[in-house]
Amino acid sequence: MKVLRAYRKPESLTDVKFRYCPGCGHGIIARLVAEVVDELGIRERTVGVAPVGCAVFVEEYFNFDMVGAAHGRVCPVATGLKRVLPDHVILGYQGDGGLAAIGLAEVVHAAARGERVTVIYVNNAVYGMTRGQMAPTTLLGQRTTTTPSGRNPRRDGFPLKVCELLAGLEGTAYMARGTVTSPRNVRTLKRYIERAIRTQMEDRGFSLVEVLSPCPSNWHMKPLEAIAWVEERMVPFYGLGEVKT
Ligand SMILES: Cc1ncc(C[n+]2csc(CCOP(=O)(O)OP(=O)(O)O)c2C)c(N)n1
Ligand code: SF4
Repeated sequence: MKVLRAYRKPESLTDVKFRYCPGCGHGIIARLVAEVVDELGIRERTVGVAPVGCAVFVEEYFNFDMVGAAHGRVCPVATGLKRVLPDHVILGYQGDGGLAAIGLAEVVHAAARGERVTVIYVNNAVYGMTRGQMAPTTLLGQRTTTTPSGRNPRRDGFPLKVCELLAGLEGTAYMARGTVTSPRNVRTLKRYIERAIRTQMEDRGFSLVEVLSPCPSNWHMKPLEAIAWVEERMVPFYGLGEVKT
């Protein structure tokens, strides 16, 4: 039977079934990364770096070489891999707890050094796997397990816009922010992922794609409500588009 290309599983995904919660953005993002790796024909020379958090599950899903990093340490591991395997494409995959909190110094220095690696950065505004504590990306007023009355800027500070923070560094070559809330946004996000990986292949510098992504379980919402929350709350605050090209 002929299967339409859109419905075929990318070669860069294994047969392991996704274990994300219903409505989680990670599954769409993982599939997009796999499609881009297939389309660029780089599967045999791609190495992924998996973090800690729900983002770690890509370790089982990506059908290319994977290395695990400690929480927040994706960028140093990616740096080491790129330096010993300069002809390979190195793909980091991290959540916002991992990248913007415990791993913030690591990503800033990798970006400042202009490491030729690409990071897919999944911003779901909470620590997902550990049940929804406040992350650096939590919106003002957002209720989490550690901010039950809402994030208060006086006490908890302001959310971090990672793309804008890193875009000011000379070592960064491509920064973009997309989301998974509609077919159109998914197509745009795929373009960003492809451009980020091409940036690395062209040896131009550090590249990162941030994805505003629903976490219905920790937001205590149904999947459609979570998508609406991304559109109504996250997108107006963070903005979508290419931040640096
Ligand atoms: C050094 C260290 N500190 C803390 C933890 C506990 N921990 C596991 S997952 C996680 C949060 C992950 O959140 P995020 O990076 O946003 O990823 P998500 O689960 O949302 O995909 C934390 C704090 C750990 N495993 N290692
Ligand atoms: S807890 Fe959140 S980030 Fe983790 S799988 Fe469930 S919806 Fe996704």
